[in-house]
Amino acid sequence: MARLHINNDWSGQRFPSPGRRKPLIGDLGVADPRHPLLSMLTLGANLGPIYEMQVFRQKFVFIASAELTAELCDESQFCKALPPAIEALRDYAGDGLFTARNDESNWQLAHDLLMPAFTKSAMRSYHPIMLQTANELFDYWDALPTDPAGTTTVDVTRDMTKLTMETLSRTAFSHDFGSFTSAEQHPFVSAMIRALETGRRKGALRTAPGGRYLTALLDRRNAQAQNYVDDLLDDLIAEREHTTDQHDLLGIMLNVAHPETGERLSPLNIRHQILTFLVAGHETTSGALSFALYYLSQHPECLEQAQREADDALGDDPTAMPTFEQVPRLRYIRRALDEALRIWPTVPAFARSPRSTTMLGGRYRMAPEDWAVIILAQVHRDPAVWDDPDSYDPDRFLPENIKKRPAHTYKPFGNGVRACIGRQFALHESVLVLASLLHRYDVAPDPDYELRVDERLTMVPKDFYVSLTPRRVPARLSEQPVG
Ligand code: MNH
Repeated sequence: MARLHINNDWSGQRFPSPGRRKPLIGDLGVADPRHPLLSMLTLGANLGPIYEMQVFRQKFVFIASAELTAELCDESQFCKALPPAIEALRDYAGDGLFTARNDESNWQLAHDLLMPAFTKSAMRSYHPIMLQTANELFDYWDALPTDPAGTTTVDVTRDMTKLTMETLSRTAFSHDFGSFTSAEQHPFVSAMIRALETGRRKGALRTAPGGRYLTALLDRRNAQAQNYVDDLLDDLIAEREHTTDQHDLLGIMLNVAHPETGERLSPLNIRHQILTFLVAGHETTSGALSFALYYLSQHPECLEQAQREADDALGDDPTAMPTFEQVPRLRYIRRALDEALRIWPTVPAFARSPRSTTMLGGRYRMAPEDWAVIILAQVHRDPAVWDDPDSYDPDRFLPENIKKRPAHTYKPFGNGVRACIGRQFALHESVLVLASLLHRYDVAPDPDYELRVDERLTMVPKDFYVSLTPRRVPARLSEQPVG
């Protein structure tokens, strides 16, 4: 009898797997389907550097060690892979940058056209928009009710998501979502999360018995959210139909031809890219900011050092904001952010395949159709590389300490040509926002809060609040005689 066909079979090799495997449904009962990647952190905890799970006819292979990750990040031998959850997103994001296959021509075209908009120097034009948007967030906070001491409590993840959503839409599409005029999240955010979660579930169901019926059911339930997202994308493009003078991302996509080939992006591909940027560009950064603020609020000595750095750079006026040139000099704040992304990489995983059949780790036969999912939170806590890996210590990212670690052991932005195009954007925005925030407010944690992590499209802290107290202009400044 022919062996049942298994997707991602790895030549029939078996790796350790959590729990006892049941016939037919495989390991489905083991992982929490609403938190597939978070559950890997507990399920995969003692399974070694490589482990597997099987759900129906789909096998997933996971990587937990820094050593195997470093090997998979060798671009000459390995490349990005699209596991089912990412493949399913292609229903929405098609051949947009994130979900494109390596050999799809629109990937190279969009990459070449858009790269110039993501260089370090390109950040100069986004800087004032980032400042303006952060200021609107601060104004929104300042207008909230306070206790007699002037302290107010804010929902960090919700408000950081508003901020990053607004920054992204203003810089990329010159579109204002009005995020700070309502307490609620913009309906686009929930519609989009809903549409994309449907995609993820569909990905998991495709190999199930009756899978086609189940995915059609999910599509029907999701139709309203999907239509809403589609209409919004149409509006974004329609707003711009007759303008050629705006040089944001959308302007480049609508008006610029490839310098060598003269090719342009198609209208459908532009829709895919807009959705891609809206999704990839905001929750990821919002989570990074929220985790950084969480760890700073829990580590008074780190918070003090970060605040001192902001004060030294920005001076006596608590409402002062950093200049473009100051942002990369805020080294401690950057380290605080890097360390938060180590413990909680907000994009929790990425997948790799070999370019030709090879022996991974010298031991595991891996063919081009096989792929492995790198579980970043496990890799970033591999005790072979990180001392006391669960503790928060920004100084791990001092240059001399980075030099001591092997290459490719810290990968929050992915790897190689398919690494994050928005890395500079995310880092510039995050450092700028953290510095301005810490300069403007004293931050106090809720002493009873224990970190809970929500797995949405990305990882974010759940129900995380801090208390903010506006800092005053120091007396010596306000008492200075004028003139
Ligand atoms: Mn981003 C790819 C993490 C911010 C746009 N991003 C990736 C990958 C990771 C990642 C990891 C690689 C995934 C893979 O190999 O399958 N991104 C992040 C993190 C942050 C982030 C942790 C914030 C912190 N990303 C941003 C921002 C933007 C953006 C901001 C846009 C403004 N990211 C992308 C795009 C890709 C990507 C586009 C796909 C790039 C490509 O394949 O060409």
